[in-house]
Amino acid sequence: MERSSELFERAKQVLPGGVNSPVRAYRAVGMPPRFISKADGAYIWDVDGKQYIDYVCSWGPMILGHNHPVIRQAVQEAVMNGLSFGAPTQPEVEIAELMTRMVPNIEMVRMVNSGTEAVMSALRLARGATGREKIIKFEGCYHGHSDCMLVKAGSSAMAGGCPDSAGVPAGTAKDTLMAQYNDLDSVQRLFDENPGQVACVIVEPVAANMGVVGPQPGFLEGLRSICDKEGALLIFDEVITGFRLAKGGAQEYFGVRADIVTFGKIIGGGMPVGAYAGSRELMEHVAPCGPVYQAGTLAGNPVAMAAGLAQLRYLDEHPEVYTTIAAGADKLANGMRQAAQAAGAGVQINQVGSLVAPFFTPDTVASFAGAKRSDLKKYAAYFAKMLERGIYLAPAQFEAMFVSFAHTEEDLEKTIAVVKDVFEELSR
Ligand code: KE4
Repeated sequence: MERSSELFERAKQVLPGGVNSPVRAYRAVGMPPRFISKADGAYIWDVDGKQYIDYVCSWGPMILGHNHPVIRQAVQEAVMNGLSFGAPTQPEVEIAELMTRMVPNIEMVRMVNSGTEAVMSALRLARGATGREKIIKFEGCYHGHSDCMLVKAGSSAMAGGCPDSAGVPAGTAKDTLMAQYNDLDSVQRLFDENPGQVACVIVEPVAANMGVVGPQPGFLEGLRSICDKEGALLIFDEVITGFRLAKGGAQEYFGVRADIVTFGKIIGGGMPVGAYAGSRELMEHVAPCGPVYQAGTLAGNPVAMAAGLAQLRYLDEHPEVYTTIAAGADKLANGMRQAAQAAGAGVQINQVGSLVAPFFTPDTVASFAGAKRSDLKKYAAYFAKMLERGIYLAPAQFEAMFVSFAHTEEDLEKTIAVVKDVFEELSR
């Protein structure tokens, strides 16, 4: 038996489903997961020694590729001074200063340990600052696993068929209102039905947890004007798009300003980090300045800050990263489209910046309803064939492919060639 399979059998005895995060169990693709032993650049290796070109990139953090020397060195130096103090440190100040300089429209940042915690805290801030209790999210968007966000969530919640998690009290879920991504009328209707009660609208500026679905022209601008009119706050959940679409994330890329921005993934450089940020006036509602409480033992952990700071400094000093990863994704997406056409495969390839996602449907995918029309069995077959041929993709349809600064032209060309073979096989 392969070592992955052996490890999976052991893992299932002591970890629910054998994993620490559901999507990793490969249930949406109906096969046992590969256990990964190491990663470097654009590549990962499983415990059986097989090498893959990696398009999961740890679900987004590894924008520079794995094991980047600058980040590795920063972490190695930081650990020599100790792992955690539970006290203020200089790196926390430096990363917050850098973030407020790189990202428009934010004056203050609070560090936490995950994107989930960032969103949970941002929602509490919005409710605390407005005195209102209801929140609007979009069906199929995923914002981590805090109770009020596990209502018609995307990502592996949806792939696993449980977008409304057990254990979320009805009293909590009732305050989470559901709109449709790219449908401004569905948002305005909720405000009309709940006058003066909506604290905020939270949106993934690019929906990257239903596959990849970009905002239609005017959608984000429309959310901004509805929130202004209704006295609600607009939260951009940039856990994926932050520091990926541009230095300034989606606010810069689309030219739309949010009131609160949440971050994760890239700002940790591969270590556990999340953050939420906004104007000084808003952020000073947060304890110890104001009445909105939030705390955390390892928030701003010096080793995690060292990794995040090294990655953000590199991005700040090398703007060519953004043009390179976007061009790489252009090449990949166009190559996949040509392969689909040549095979008559009826596959849509969506792309925004360095985010790419195939949908196994002949119809354009510009909404959650469109994403749900994708043939999940076809995706599972595609995944297995790609994995067999050394291409490591998200083991679920409702995720994204991430192109990193480490993916070479050769890697992309090899990937396109494999996609061509696989699409032809699937079309037979
Ligand atoms: P974390 O708690 O996983 O750090 O962040 C939650 C989160 C919040 N907001 C957005 C837009 C996100 O995409 C995420 C987490 N993304 C998933 C991948 N779709 C993480 C992978 C997983 O759940 O294992």
